Amino acid sequence: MKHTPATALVTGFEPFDGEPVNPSREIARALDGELIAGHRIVGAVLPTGFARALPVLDTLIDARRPALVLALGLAGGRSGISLERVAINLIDARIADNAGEQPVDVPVVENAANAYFSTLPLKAMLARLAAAGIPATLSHTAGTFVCNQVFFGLADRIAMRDRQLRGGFIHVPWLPEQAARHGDAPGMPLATMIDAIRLCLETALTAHTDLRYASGTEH
Ligand code: PCA
Repeated sequence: MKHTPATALVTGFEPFDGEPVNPSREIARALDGELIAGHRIVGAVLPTGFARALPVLDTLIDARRPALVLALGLAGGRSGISLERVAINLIDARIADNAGEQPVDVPVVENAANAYFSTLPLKAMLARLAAAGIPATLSHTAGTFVCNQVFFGLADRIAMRDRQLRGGFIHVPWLPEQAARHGDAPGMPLATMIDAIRLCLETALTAHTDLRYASGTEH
């Protein structure tokens, strides 16, 4: 029988909020088909909409049976790569999604936990990014929009019915041209973001226990 490599799923999001581009989508597209740490990468794009994002993700996981899911999204205004530690069971949309929906103060999953932690070795990933000189931090909020919804839905699936799956979420900053348009911090070139996510995948696919060192914040 022909051996097929294990799979890792990397998702990005469609552009939203009037932006012409979403770097998370470009990263997922760029990594699609690569072989990283013995895993074939499947890159896919999720709709930036509360009604469709999680069903699309679930269908992808059911079809491809990945060992690991790394979901990516854009967090405009942040200065580096944000390794998200916490998903919360709350949607509070400040802006409308791409379908015009703007739910406020509703849970992602009824009668589920209030929050989950990422099951990826975030501190090992952070150390790898630091060693490569790529600006990155641990983040303790993925917001209350579609990215947090997808992160929470993924974490709930892992906790409730897919325990051998590992998964987490990373926010990436503006591209340089987006940052310039918003009069914001410098942004990050796409090539750097792709390198960063490749390093994170390599680390997550090889390290099953995390490092232990302080990276919290006081506020
Ligand atoms: N960022 C948004 C949704 C899609 C994306 O790329 C968020 O942070 O929720």
